Amino acid sequence: MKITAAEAILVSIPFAGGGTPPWSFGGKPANAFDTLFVRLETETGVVGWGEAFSRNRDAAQRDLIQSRLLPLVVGRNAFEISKIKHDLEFRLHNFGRSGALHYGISAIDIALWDILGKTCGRPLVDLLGGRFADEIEVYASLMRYGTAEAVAAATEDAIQRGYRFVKLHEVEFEPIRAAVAAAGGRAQVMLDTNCPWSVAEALRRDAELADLGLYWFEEPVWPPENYAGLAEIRAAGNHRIAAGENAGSLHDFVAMIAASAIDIAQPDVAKTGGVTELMRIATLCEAEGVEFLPHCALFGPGQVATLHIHAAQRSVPIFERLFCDFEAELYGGATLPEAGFIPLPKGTGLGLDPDPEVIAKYRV
Ligand code: SMN
Ligand code: MG
Repeated sequence: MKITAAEAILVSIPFAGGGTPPWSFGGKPANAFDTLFVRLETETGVVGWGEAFSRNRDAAQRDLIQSRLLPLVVGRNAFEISKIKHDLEFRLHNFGRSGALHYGISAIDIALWDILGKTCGRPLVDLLGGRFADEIEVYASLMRYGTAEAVAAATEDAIQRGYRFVKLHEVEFEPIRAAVAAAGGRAQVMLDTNCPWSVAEALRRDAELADLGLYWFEEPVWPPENYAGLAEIRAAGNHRIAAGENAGSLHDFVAMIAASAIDIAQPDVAKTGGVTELMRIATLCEAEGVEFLPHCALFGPGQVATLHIHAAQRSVPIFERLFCDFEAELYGGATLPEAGFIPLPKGTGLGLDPDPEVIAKYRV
């Protein structure tokens, strides 16, 4: 079935909830998250939706995907998912095995799976082998609040909303300690530091945090591909180490695992090669005895695809959702957690299509 049209669509939706994303991604920290859609349409009128990781109203990334990638997809057979993905990766690998173009390939892969599911009349989870769960437990992935009071208040708010797992994005000891105290054993607390430290500094921090009982310690070392450094922190034995959101492909996880760097693998469907690549990484993790627990800082088709991927795992991982309330919902509220769980969408393909009015209103 031929792909006849392909479009990259960027939207940016403001959110409330306090705190800012801890990363400015090269721009000014803003209380808005972006969804960079890839919309594919087939000759029979089936529309598939994918998502590329994107931040900062990045019109250049949208235009890059539109002009460099999407022309290579129009005219192809939508059912040749692995072949299309491989061709794009192979032809463009000189431009980066991760980054803007690769995120676009991830989006195309997601959209192709959506088309396949819609064409077969089955939800994506069925194409991945079927479901182990009908609803997915969510963890609250907090913003960065900076002060002990604010992070403790956000932790309490998350627990009041029914979350049993809360991830912090703080780097200073006092706010981290305050959040753990605020949780008071009612929720597990994870810490994500986003690669700030040298190995020596990370080892020092790791020891300082050791008795807080953190559920995992995420990306303590700079740069993210310093797997040997990460392995040193892991070898200290104080924490389970999580990483992978900055990986490009299966082989980055092969290397991470070979280096004994991680307990928990966190590929991102909108960065690491889409549904196809995440399922390969899941198999690798199963074989190697590493926990597969995808990263998801997404609110569009990438988020919905990740829900299906989670539901298809025998040990259904907890699901990441950034802790913020949007001005408008792309899916009419269908992806909002209730008492800490999100129901798996029931429709065919991803099971949900984005609201055209929300897209029109927030389009960049
Ligand atoms: C994160 C990364 C990118 C955007 C938002 C959040 C973070 C996470 O590292 O793991 O949630
Ligand atoms: Mg992270």
